[in-house]
Amino acid sequence: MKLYDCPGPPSPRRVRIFLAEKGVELEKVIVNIREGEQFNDEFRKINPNCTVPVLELDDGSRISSIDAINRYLEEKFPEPPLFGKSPEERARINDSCHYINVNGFMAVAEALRNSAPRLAHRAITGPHDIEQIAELAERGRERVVYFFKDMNKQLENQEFIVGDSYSAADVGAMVVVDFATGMAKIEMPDGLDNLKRWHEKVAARPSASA
Ligand SMILES: N[C@@H](CCC(=O)N[C@@H](CS)C(=O)NCC(=O)O)C(=O)O
Repeated sequence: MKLYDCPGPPSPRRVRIFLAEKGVELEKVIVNIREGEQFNDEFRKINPNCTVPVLELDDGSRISSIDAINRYLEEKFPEPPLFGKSPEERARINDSCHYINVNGFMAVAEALRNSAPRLAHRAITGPHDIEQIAELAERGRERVVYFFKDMNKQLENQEFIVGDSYSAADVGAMVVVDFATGMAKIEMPDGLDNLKRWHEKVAARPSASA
C-alpha cells in the first residue's frame, strides 16, 4: 500500500491520524498541492479529481475519499477499532462522520475557498476552475459557528463525539476544528466549554501531531 500525502491540508491529516492511532506506517509519496503538483499529468493519472490523499492498494487500484480510505484501513488493521465494535456503534460513528463532513468540513471549505486570494478560481477542488462567491464565504463562516455549537451540545453528556470511546468521528471533528480555527481563521465562540474540553483531550493524543 502507498499513500499519496501532503503535510498541512486537513484531508490527508485525517488519514495520517487514523494510521497513527493504528500504529501503521505506510510508504508515502508527497504531492505538494501548494506548488500545484496535483495538476501534473503524472498525478492526474493517479487521481483525475486532483486531490490528496490517495491510497494505492496492493492490487494497484486507488481510492481517494477519506471515509473510504479509513474504512478500508479499519478492515485491514482492525485494532484498535475506530469505527466501533458492533453494527450499532458503527452505524452511529458513520452517521456522525457524514454529519462532520457535510456540516463541518464542507462549511469550512465553503468559507475558505470562496475568500482566500490564493484560491481565486479554485472555489471547489478538482480539475475544473470554479469562481469564488463572497456570499458563500460568509455563509460558510456562519455554518461553521453552528457546527461548533452543535458539537458542543453533543459533547454535553459524553466524553467523545460518539459515546465513551475515541473513534473516527473524533478524528474528523478535531481536524475540522483545527482547519476552521487555523487555516480559515474562524474563532471558536466563547462559552463552548464541552467542545474546548474535548478538543484539549483529543489534541493531546500523540496521533494529533501526525
Ligand atoms: N476526496 C476527499 C477530499 C480531498 C480534498 O479535498 N483534498 C484537498 C486537501 S484538504 C486537496 O487535495 N485540494 C487540492 C486543491 O486545493 O486543489 C474527501 O473524501 O473528502
